[in-house]
Amino acid sequence: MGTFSDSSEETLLVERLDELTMTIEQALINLEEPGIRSFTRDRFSLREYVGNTIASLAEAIATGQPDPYSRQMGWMRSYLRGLGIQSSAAQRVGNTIQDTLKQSLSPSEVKVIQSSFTAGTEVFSTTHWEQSSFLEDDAPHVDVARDYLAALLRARGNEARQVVLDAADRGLTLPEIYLNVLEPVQYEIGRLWEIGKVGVADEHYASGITHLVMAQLYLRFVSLEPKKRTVVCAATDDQHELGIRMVADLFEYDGWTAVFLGARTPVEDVISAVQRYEADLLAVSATLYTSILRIRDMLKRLKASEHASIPVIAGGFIFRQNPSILKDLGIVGSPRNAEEAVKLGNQLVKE
Ligand code: B12
Repeated sequence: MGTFSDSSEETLLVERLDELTMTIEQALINLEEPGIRSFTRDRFSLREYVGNTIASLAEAIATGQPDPYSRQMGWMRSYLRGLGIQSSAAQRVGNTIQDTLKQSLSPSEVKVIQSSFTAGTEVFSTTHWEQSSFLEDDAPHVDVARDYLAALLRARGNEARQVVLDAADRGLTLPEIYLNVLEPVQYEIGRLWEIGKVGVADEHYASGITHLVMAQLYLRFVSLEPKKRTVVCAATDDQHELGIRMVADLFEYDGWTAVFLGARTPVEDVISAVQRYEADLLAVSATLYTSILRIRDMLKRLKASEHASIPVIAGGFIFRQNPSILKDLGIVGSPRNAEEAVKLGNQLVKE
């Protein structure tokens, strides 16, 4: 991937990309492709989609890897397919975005993002790849997970809660329930949404019940004599909270105090929470590629504060997809799941 010798040039390019958002939107609306009208006529979604695509390019520039952009293209291909839009039409959407940018940027700017474009185009030439189910036959406690999912998809919240509470009565531990039941079911719902098999309402309903189940389990399992402290939060503007909530709960299950700030906490407030709650560790979650720049900014400001020495761990869906995405940023580690997060926390902070 091409890079700039000067970071102000990088900032300028990212600003230029932002300015081009409306031009791209218009180019997509003008596309003479009846197949994609279901996508372009919903202006709010189109704006969000173009914004996310531009953000993914900015992430690619910041990290020096084409991966954020090519994954965004892969996601788009799969999402459009869920709307009944063929891959060839989806490819035209991708090409239109790239052509519009090429026409509007200078050759040296295009050079920096060319490898992202190449990787993004390759997504369309591979035979269709679809994420397989997260509830494979050999997954631990898959029967419980399947029963839970089935009840959620029938909007039987009480039944779903009972499935999990019965499993707890049979001796499943909190980490087992979180990592083998709730996490894969949430992923599966995301997969079904991406391929158009369930709608946003199904996802919102399921996530609401999962929150409730977690709160019920928390009261049952969590220890009351905490010793070490961690502040946990999602990257600002990343609204995915369930994963970091699991991280918080499993820290508490292990005897820590976890100060859960959730999503949308401004960076300055995260830093002052670290001070106010005398945290020994900061754990940050990121689900979307657009969160990488936010975490980068948070770490920069943290390093410039009086809490520069606090260890920071990061995790979440994007790190599972690409563990190398945040290298060189001063993060001590990005464990794969909430249980591993606690293990690393215990190695980093001794009593
Ligand atoms: C529920 C959900 C939402 C809910 C979140 C509600 C809530 N209160 O949390 C809402 C509706 C807000 C939402 C919105 C969006 N979502 Co969403 N969402 C999901 C879904 C279905 C489940 C997320 C979840 O609960 N996962 C379960 C938890 C337990 O898993 P986890 O977060 O990975 O956490 C585990 C580990 O990663 C780790 N971990 C997590 N944090 C940390 C931190 C540390 C320090 C460590 C060490 C470890 C760690 O521990 C956890 C337990 O092991 C996912 C599907 C998926 N694959 O995740 C899509 C998904 C993440 N969403 C997606 C999208 C596209 C969006 C939207 C852009 C959609 C839109 N157009 O509006 C918006 C973005 C809004 C925003 N600005 O954040 C895509 C992302 C694609 C991508 N890679 O970019 C996904 C993957 C769906 C899909 N398959 O397409 N979403």
